[in-house]
Parts: sequence; C-alpha cells; structure tokens
Amino acid sequence: MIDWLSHANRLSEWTQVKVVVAGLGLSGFSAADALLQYGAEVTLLDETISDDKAEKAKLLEILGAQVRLGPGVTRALPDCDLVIASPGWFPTCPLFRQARAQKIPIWGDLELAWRLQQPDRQVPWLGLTGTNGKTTTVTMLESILTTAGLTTSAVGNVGRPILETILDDVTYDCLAIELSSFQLHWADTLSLHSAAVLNLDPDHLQWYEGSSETLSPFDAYAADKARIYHQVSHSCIYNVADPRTEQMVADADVIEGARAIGFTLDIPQISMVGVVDGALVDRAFIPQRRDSALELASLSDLPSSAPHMVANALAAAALARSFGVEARAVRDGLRAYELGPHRIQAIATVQGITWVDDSKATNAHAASASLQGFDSVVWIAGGQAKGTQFEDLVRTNRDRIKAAVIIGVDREIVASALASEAPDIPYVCLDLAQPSVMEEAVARAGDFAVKGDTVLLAPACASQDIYVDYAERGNWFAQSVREYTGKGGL
Ligand code: UMA
Repeated sequence: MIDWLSHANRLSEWTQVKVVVAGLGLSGFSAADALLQYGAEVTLLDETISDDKAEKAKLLEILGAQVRLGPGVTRALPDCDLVIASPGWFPTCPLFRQARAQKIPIWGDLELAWRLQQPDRQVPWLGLTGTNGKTTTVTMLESILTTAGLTTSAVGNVGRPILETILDDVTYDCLAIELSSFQLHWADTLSLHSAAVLNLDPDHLQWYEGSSETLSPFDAYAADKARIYHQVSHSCIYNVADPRTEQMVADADVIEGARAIGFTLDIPQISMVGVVDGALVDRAFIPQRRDSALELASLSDLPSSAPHMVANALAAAALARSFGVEARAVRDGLRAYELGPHRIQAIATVQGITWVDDSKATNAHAASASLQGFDSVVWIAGGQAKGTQFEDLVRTNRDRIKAAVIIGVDREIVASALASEAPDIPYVCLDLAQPSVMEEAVARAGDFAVKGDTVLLAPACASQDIYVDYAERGNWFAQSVREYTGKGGL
C-alpha cells in the first residue's frame, strides 16, 4: 500500500504506482491514457470483447498497458495500489469487494482528473448533477460561457471524459461538468467553484442495491448527488421547488464564504434567480439584490418555455453568473443554444399526427415532463426500469395518454402501472427483444393515433436491453417513422 496516495496529485511519483483500471469504455480509456502518460503501471480489465475494444486495447498496449478482455478477467484483482472505477460498474461487484478487503483505494475518473490538475493547473469546475436535465443544462452552460468569450468544454457524463481536458494542450478558463451519481460516488476530494443539483427523483436504484449497509438505495443515490456540494468555494445552487436539494446545501461541508443560491420558476427572493413577467432575472449576483433584480434573458430566448427547460436555463445562468459572466452573455448564450437530438425532437407531422423522439427520457420523471408538453399522446415506452416504478407517472399523465405501446425487458412493469392507475387506457406490449421492435411499435402507435395526436417516444426507461444507447433507440424510432409515414401507413 502506498501511504501518499491519499494526497497524491499531478506532481507525485506516479512511476511507483500500480493501477488497475476497471472498464475500457470512454472513462477507462481516458484514465489509462492519462496514467500511462504520468508513468504509472496500468492493467486494464473489461469483461466484454468487441472490435472497438480490441483496437483501443492495442493502442494502450503500445503505450505500455496490460489489457485483459473477456468474461472472467475481473474474477481476481491483480496486484495493485489503486483501482480506477468506470461509472457503469456496480460498487458491489467482486473486483471492488476485493479492493475494499485489501484496503486498496478506489477512485473514479473524476477523482483522478481532479488530482491530476492539482496543485499547479487549477481550472475552476462549474458542475451540476440531478436526475433530469443534466445534459441540457451543461450544454446551455457551455453555450453561455463560450458566448462570454471563455475557453471551456462540456465534459463528464455528457460524453467527453473529463480527463481529456487534462491531457490536451488547451488552457481552459473553466470547465462545465455534468456529473452522474455514479461518478460522484467515487470522488472524495473535489472542490468545485460552484455546483448545482437540479432535482432528485428515484433512478438507478439497481446500481445502489446493497451499496450501503445503512442507507436505502434511494438515500444512497441522494447522498452521492449531495457530494457535489462538498468543499464548494463560491455558490451552491439548489432548486427551490425541491426542498431536498436545499437541505443538501444546508448539510454540506463547504469552504467558508460559499453562498446558497436558489433557482425558482416564481418571483425570486433575495439570493435566488427566478422569473418575473416572462423574464429570467438575477437577485443573487448583483450588489443591489436587496431591493432589485437584473434581467438576464426573456423566456422567448429559450428553445422552449416548458417549465423544466426554464428551470434548466436558470440553473445554467446561475452557474455562469457565479463565475462573473455578464447578463448579456447569458441571454446571447441561451439564444444560441439548440436542443440536441433525441430530446423532444419532432420527426414528422403527417396527416395531422406529430411524431416526437424523446428517447433521452430514460426515467419516469423525464418522461412525465415530456408527456406534459402534449395534450393527446400515443405513448411509446419501456426498456430497463432500473428498479423504478411508474404508477406516479401514469397517474399524473393519464388524462393526456390516449394509448400506449410498450417494449423492452421491463414492459410488464410499465403495463402493470397502466393497468392499475388508468385501466381505461388501451395498450399493447411487444415481446420482440431486437432493435426492429421499434418498427412494429411505430406501426401499432399509428393504429391508435388520429389527427391532432402526438406519438411520443418517451420510454421512461434505459435502452441497453435492446439498443446500444438512447441515441440508437431514437434513430430506430426516427427511421421507422419515416418509413411508416412514407409508406402511407396513416
Ligand atoms: N464493464 C465491465 N464490467 C462491468 C461493467 C462494465 O467489464 O461490470 C465494461 C463494459 O464492457 C464497458 C465498460 O466497462 O466496456 C463501460 O464502462 P461504463 O459503462 O462506465 O461506460 P463509459 O464508456 O466509461 O461511459 C461513462 C458513462 N457511462 C455510465 O455512467 C454508464 C457515460 O455516461 C459518460 O458519458 C462517460 O463515462 C464519460 O464520462 C452515459 C450514461 O449512461 C451517458 N450515464 C448514466 C445516465 O446518464 O443515466 C449515468
């Protein structure tokens, strides 16, 4: 065991350290790459084999890593001083159990990145987490920061591993970081400039099953989200409508002088950003906040004025303002922002029926926000439920759901919520466990839909039972819609 690892940083003697990197996905590759550059001895393990992985493995082997791929490679933990966990790995997996038993530290790629930029390359981190809206908010934040003339990048759970910014030659002014609870779980020493928790709802409960001896899976999930506020130096931003996020700030061990800042869809009180007469306003980061507010942008500057979109924009604005960004850049950055694909993306309107892809709605809360944007919906749902239930979702939206088509491994869980909470809504369950099930789902949805309806893919579930990811699921939907409507199926 190496004693100094607990305070290791970029200047440490990495050549003395043996590291096991668990996972050859995006995070694992970037972690191995970084560690090799600092001279560590790296062994990389991944239980699956693919062409892509073989290629990455070859590259890392050239750089000096040992790579072991295939089922069984994680049965025994190789001799090491440190383990780097990829976020998708369950904390209860045998490899990590062995590391804990041997008192070998386990870090995530985030913890590694934080340490590798200390103490001499400190770039302020503006981070956010939450159950929903993270990717939209972090990309809005990136747009605002870039508009303000700052050099930045949206990194983390959004898809670009943060370690890439540690390795490239760019001198960043700050980073816009999307953090998942999985990533926060393995991060202990972070100290963000400012941090926001957007909201909190049950999600990823399977990952947390058995992860804590004292906490329920949901409480363990919430506790990981709350870690983002730990040692924040400037602003802890919370959602006024979600008191649990405010409580997280109250409980956080922050750096002296850090402020609590709320965001609200209502008129803001002091130390909040909020909405007044159709404008996003700041009563937090202006000297005259006791008796006035500064207009940042108008609702029409946003891609949509749906409540969750306004909340995301307010959180992004608060993070940017905490870093000194001017009001005008907030407005121009929000104006320049475009929603990414698979996020409430209209695919076609044919014979009065609109087809919308919100494949990114991978949990009940996100699907509910999506359904609330439409009056009469034929809902395509299902996939991996991740340990969550759908009764609340169905109860809240039963007046707008006209019919449902359910796919995926956990289709019965969605179906039973419909049967118990809205027995009058007709639905079909499709058994096919292959990507082409979407073709049939689209056709069956088309059978239910009439002029004025919206057919909405908002699955409320993860996609990986059938698809590579939510993007592939959305692409299958869009393609199936185009074929179906082109064939005159309506
Ligand atoms: N693997 C094993 N054994 C296991 C688990 C995984 O061998 O028990 C291997 C897999 O074969 C795979 C690798 O480990 O090759 C995958 O690692 P990973 O699932 O952690 O994925 P990465 O490619 O490293 O991507 C991760 C995030 N993935 C997850 O959190 C599941 C990405 O978020 C993130 O963009 C990326 O790091 C860069 O930071 C995706 C995600 O789904 C978008 N996030 C969840 C969400 O948003 O709901 C949290």
